Amino acid sequence: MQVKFNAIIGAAVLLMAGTAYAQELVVKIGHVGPTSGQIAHLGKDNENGARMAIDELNAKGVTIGGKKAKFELLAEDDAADPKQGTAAAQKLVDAKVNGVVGHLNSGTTIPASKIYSDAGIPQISPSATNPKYTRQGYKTAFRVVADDVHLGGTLGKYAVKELKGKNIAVVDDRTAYGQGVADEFEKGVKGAGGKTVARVFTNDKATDFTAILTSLKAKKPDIVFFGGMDAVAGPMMRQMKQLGIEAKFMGGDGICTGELPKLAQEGMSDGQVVCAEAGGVEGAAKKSMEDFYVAYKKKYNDDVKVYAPYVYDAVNVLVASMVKAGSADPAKYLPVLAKIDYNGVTGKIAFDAKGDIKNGALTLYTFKGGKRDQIAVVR
Ligand code: ABU
Repeated sequence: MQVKFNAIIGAAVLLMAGTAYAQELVVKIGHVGPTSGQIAHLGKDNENGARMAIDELNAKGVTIGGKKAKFELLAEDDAADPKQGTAAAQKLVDAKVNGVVGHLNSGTTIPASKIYSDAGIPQISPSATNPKYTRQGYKTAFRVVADDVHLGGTLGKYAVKELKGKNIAVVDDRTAYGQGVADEFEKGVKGAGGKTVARVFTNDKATDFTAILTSLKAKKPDIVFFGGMDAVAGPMMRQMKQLGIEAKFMGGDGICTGELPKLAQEGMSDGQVVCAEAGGVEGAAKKSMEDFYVAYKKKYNDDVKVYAPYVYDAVNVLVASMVKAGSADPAKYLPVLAKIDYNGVTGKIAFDAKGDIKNGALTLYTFKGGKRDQIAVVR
């Protein structure tokens, strides 16, 4: 009798375990950024933001359509290279990810977006700011930061109206981001009644700027704007100092990172740099961003470089859309994502018809004592 009872209990336990297993839903979130190469520090920062969101969601327990979700992060390195970017995107599509956060660079995000669009997989870039990304007509492309029209244009106006720049020189790294943001900066300068005295370029792997800086020195620039990333901006600032070019140094979000002072070393003086992060919070909303910075430091024993909170929010926005849709099927939750209204650590996230964040903010910064020092949040 006891044997029969034990068998019945055993069968019931097995049945319950089987039911629980059947009720679990594995949700794969892809992330792509350059975790190797010149800006690996920024790629790792982004990936850390994604991992933090995934770990918290799994610890909290999330139910999607009545099933307990288990989130998996599929993290890929594209080395900031367009070809590696499309290869990484295809790998994620083949792995049947439910959604993607990335890529970090405009030059990789834009070509990859066609692959995700063809596969019907929602993609949110947390940091690619070239306007083209969301202007290709892809329903799957979203961005949680302001674009370079806003970023470059605001900085151009600031250079003329606030910094009173008279001889403004422009350098870019010929990437989709660097060239694009420099073009928008120039438009902003001209729109504000200012003038640029030079436009020269380098590339995103350059380390020696002697030739272009020597040509710029002859124009006596009072402001040098650089369209590119911190890894190039830092050495460029050091060489400006060596050549005796005493100019303000401006740039977009690519240089507006916590790493820039370490890269520029003695080439940076307090207040010399003016740059902008393509997002930001003000007033009561600041606390959530500050709390994120503290939690990030505790988890990784490192400081946020710039984009990690936006990646964290982008993962959570994908998941909030799945929960609301009751499905992790891209076709089912994509329409919900397009209409989402989400309060994240980076502020309110809702998308316009193109997939761009509505009413995106910019935060202007300078650097003092080797730390970013906020000037203002503007919209
Ligand atoms: N937005 C700055 C860095 C990423 C990019 O757009 O290429």
